Amino acid sequence: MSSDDFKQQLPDLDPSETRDWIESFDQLLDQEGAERARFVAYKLLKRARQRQVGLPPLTQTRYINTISPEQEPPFPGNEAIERRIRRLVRWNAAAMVLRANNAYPGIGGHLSTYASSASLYEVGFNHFFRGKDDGGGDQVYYQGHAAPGMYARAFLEGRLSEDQLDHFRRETVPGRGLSSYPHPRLMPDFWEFPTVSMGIGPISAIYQARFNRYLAHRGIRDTSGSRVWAFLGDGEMDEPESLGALWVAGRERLDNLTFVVNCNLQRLDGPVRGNGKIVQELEGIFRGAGWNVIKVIWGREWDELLARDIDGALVTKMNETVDGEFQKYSVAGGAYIREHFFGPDPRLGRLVEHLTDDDLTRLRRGGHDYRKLYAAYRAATEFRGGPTVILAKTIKGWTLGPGVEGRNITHQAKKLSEAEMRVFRDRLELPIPDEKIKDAPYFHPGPASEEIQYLLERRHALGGSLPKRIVRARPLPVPAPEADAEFAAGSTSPVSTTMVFARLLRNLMRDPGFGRRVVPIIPDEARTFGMDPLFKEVGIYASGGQRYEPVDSDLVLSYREAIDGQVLEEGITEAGSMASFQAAGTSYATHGEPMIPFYIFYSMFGFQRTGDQAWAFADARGRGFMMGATAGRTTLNGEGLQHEDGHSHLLASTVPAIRAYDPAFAYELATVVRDGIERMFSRGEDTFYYVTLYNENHPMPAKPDGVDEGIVRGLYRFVAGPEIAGEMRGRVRLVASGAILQQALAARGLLAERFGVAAEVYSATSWQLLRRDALEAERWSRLHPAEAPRVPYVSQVLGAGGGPVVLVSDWVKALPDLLGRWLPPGYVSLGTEGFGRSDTREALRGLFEIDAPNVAVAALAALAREGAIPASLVADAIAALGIDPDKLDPLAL
Ligand SMILES: Cc1ncc(C[n+]2csc(CCOP(=O)(O)OP(=O)(O)O)c2C)c(N)n1
Ligand SMILES: [Mg+2]
Repeated sequence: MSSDDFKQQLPDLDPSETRDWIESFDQLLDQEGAERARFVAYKLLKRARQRQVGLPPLTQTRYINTISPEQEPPFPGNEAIERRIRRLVRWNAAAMVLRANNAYPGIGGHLSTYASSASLYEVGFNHFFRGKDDGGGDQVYYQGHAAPGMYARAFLEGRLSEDQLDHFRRETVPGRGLSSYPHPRLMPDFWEFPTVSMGIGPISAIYQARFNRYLAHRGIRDTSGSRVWAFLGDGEMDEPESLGALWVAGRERLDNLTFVVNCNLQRLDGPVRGNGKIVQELEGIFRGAGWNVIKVIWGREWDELLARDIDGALVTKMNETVDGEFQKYSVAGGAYIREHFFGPDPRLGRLVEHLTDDDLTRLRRGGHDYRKLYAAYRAATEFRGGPTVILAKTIKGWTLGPGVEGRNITHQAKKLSEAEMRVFRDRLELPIPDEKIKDAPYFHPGPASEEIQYLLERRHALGGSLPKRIVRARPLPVPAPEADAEFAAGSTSPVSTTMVFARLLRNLMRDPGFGRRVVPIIPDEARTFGMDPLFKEVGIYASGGQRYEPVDSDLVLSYREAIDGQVLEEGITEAGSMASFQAAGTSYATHGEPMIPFYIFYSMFGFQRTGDQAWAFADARGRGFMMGATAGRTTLNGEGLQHEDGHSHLLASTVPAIRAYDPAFAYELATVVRDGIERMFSRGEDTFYYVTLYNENHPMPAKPDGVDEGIVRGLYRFVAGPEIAGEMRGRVRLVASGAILQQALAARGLLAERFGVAAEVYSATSWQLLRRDALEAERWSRLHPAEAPRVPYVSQVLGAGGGPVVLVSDWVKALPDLLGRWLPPGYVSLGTEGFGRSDTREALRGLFEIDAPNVAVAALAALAREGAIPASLVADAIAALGIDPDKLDPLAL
């Protein structure tokens, strides 16, 4: 409740005035009936809302336009020309899909999404969306399936050629094809934000708008000239990500954000809410989350009918008709509409007596009425104090003809018959001759035509063409050596890589060069990771500052919120954090301001929970660091099955843009982070990092000489085999990563002291990069058979000779197995397949067979298989080390 709401509870200052109002209302009700009383009450409430009196909103209003005709501003453009432009875009968008499917049946594409939303986009392009030619500009999230419309417009602008349109969905030749949907990875000069995985667009847009504010509040960039627009499907609103962050926009009062939901009442299979009303449902949800809601339901043809609806019968019918029925009206024809919509109530019948059946089919929906849309967009951009959603009712497949329009099959329609094409052409009034129709030719009126001149002039006035992605290179200086020099020295006192990271991050944030560009993103786990000192030092971002005295204000490290706070403390939302990560990680392009996000989270809740957003981040060419803390199936021990992560590295390895590291020591971590900063922010590579952090304390060794390259490439020898006192029985190589490297080191000791085996220990900082390198080498060699084959890095380091190889980590065996075919035969991998569970680290490592005794036994077994030692020695070792050979297999449930 706001303070305004409380005021209503105050004593009445003028009871007689209040009584007057109530008596007038009673009179109205008694004399003119409930219908009229309701009408006036609604009008008053609406007025109060418009005047921003601060009444709590009705969650749902009547099923009519929010903006009444008398409130509509005059339309500033040339309506006739803009109509012709819309027709040109519509035609070419359809032609592109039709031609693609004629030439390559099954290549796919969508006709009906854009057909229903053409006006929604065109009013934006001609009057609202600000381009980025002078920097800044708006951020527009286009609905993925409407992409053909954006290409068609770019074609009219002369930005895309016919040849490019003819390569819609033919992308194997770089630079030639057009992506199916918005994919900046594939069209880096065109698309900015991936949207087609439904739900990711809306949540990204919300956090984008918030991040724009963050940049401004922190004095990094004035973003007041940028508005975020998100074009969404009504079916898409079912995704939890679509609705789950609405409250963020409401709470943060993001009046730099506009959602436009294309309510064509249909999704892929059929109606979105056949038995209900999606517009009404969404209105309630958005209003409840603090949004300004503008419904654009009816086109101007209804204004006159509504004006004559003095007894409210029409509005009642509108309120009561379910979406399934409205869909039926969109295909059934005028007679049906007259009988079923206007027919049952004679008052309604009389209302449309003067209209023919054809007229009834031409009663447009609001989302196809340009003037209504203009009024809504204008109101949205002028509204202050909160985000706005425009709920625009449309018909799916509009103008594509009776076979497609409003039908349940419409989403997947990719073809039109010649006859349907002719009808479509006639409806768009385009001068395309009959004999050419079957080829679905593109139609361009020529650059000098009035339409193209107008369109270009409008875009010029608004700051340049869109969609467009611009990267203005701005390399950052690398961090000063002081930021991470201390980690090369090592430490004898036991610390964890998480603690090291917390310190490294603080050092980086203090770096004068780019410290202010670091964006720590934390979903409510800063204390777990030892990062709470940041709260006091750099503050938590809070757009309204801190309006209370924190409970711990007497402590040195208190909870400090500030309008220029640097930490994005997201609360418990990994999806929201990923959306922030994307906004920050693409800021170098979106705003020409490189920002360095470090998103620190429970590693189990990263790729597993929000993997699709990681994929979108990669698509968006995001740059930054995902820090998977509390990593390792056994290193995070007490939390059990749903917390203990032994597989995120495997999931991360599937994202092509990621460089995934599992460092064991402070100096490795520092080297990886420095390499990442250089690679992404100095050299401008569109890659990002996944780095896992552990919470097990152990001494950190000093950095040996000459290991940088190995750390970055993914493997180096950490320590040579020891001298063996007494009989030397063999040599092995132990390869380990992360916290489990400690177990490999302990196994090295066991093997030397008790079994006469000399073990070298290697640190595998990146299993994933070793595989990538090996794949590249293998592929090159396959395609260049006459030349000397390239030897993968992993095979160079772990070549033949030197003894069997045992690989071990806190991750599933599948991870080191990624390297299998480039390793010496007989290698053994140990890992953590199976469900985690709660116990001590020692017990868990015994269970998963990755502790020092199990590593030692694996090494001995490998030697025995090579015939270097007798099998009986292995059996003796198993007994001597207390391993039960018939123990539970953690993979067995
Ligand atoms: C996460 C996700 N699930 C499923 C799909 C497949 N899909 C593509 S479009 C579509 C229906 C879209 O309906 P709506 O959001 O109403 O958009 P419209 O085309 O009607 O404007 C579906 C299910 C997807 N793209 N993303
Ligand atoms: Mg829809």
